[in-house]
Amino acid sequence: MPAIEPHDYAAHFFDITLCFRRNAVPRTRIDLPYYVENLSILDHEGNLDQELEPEIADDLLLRLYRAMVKARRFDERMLSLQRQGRIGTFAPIRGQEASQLGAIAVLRDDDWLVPAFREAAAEMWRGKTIESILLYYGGFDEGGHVPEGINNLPVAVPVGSQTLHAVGLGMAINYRQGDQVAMVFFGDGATSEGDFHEAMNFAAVFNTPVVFVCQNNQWAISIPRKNQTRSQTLAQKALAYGVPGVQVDGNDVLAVYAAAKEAVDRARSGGGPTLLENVTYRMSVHTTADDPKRYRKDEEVEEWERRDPIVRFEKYLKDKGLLNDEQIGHIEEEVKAEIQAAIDRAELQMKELGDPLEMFDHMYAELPPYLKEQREELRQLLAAGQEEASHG
Ligand SMILES: Cc1ncc(C[n+]2csc(CCOP(=O)(O)OP(=O)(O)O)c2C)c(N)n1
Ligand SMILES: [Mg+2]
Repeated sequence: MPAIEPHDYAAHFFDITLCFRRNAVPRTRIDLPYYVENLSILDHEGNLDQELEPEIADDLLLRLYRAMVKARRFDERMLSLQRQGRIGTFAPIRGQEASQLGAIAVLRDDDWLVPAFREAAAEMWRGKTIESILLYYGGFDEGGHVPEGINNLPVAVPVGSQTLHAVGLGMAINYRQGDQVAMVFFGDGATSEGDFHEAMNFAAVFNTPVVFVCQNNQWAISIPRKNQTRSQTLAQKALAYGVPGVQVDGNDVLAVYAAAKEAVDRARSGGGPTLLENVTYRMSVHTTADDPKRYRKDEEVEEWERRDPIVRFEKYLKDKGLLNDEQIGHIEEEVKAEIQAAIDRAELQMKELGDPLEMFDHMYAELPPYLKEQREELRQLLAAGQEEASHG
């Protein structure tokens, strides 16, 4: 073997390294057989794609319509009650009625609803009363109570945390060899939380019967969807976990129902989790403590108002001969009366309930000194107020 001149060393070793890398660490492509489906059945004006029309019984279609109208009117009343100081902060549903109700309507009563904080429409569908929602937003513990026999988890405010709770429920269902499904709701913002990714991974690895419903309403308070992620869709995040991901027109109640039905059926028959991305829009404020005019344009809101889920569904039902203007008027009257009666009952309860001092009772076994002081200060203030009131 000829001697290597010192000045050739570098070239020689470079050749060997390249050779080694070419053979032992090839640069090949792993083709992933993945894609994200996008589903819409009613177009923006409410015209139907007949081939895709799901089979939904007429009475369920009308129940869905009524629930969407009730959610809309309830929302409007909640905003005005908050502005009058009769309840505290509230997170409106407006625009997301189809996204919530189309999905939840697929569940059986013994399945589980795991809400975030904007799912009052889904909660009402599942038996939560309007009074208890009013109590919750009025600041009364009693409103957070889920009645025995109703499989709803309470409202979850820490963004994304509830996705893990749903997977826990799914694991428990598997452990008990049940056939229920847990459906969890969360927003576009929640997909940036670690909790969401841990939940997706666990859900897949343990093959849990969980349907993840991401309501992509385009905003996480003032953060727009485009600043939330560089991903083209939110549905595709499922693919990394080996889970099907479907993007759905979230303002089309038929599409949401059809996609949720497929996901729930798969979960119930042992096929594991699914991620649905319901593309929708938060037409109202983030909460009653927010002013969206500071970060988004009216034109954007107007554009989405033209895709109003209730208007589109109404057209479909009229075209189908299931609904006319007279019936709509009747439903509006009924819903208004139902909401008013619930407000009256809740406000009566609020007067009877809730010694404000109770808020100090549930946090600690032994109150720390600074809270004892605050409790005493509040007690004196309340006593002085009562004294004043009794003297007219
Ligand atoms: C862990 C956590 N971080 C921050 C907040 C404050 N916060 C409340 S709602 C919200 C935005 C949530 O956006 P998204 O998930 O899209 O749900 P949306 O409100 O649009 O329904 C934030 C940041 C919180 N509640 N929890
Ligand atoms: Mg959002």
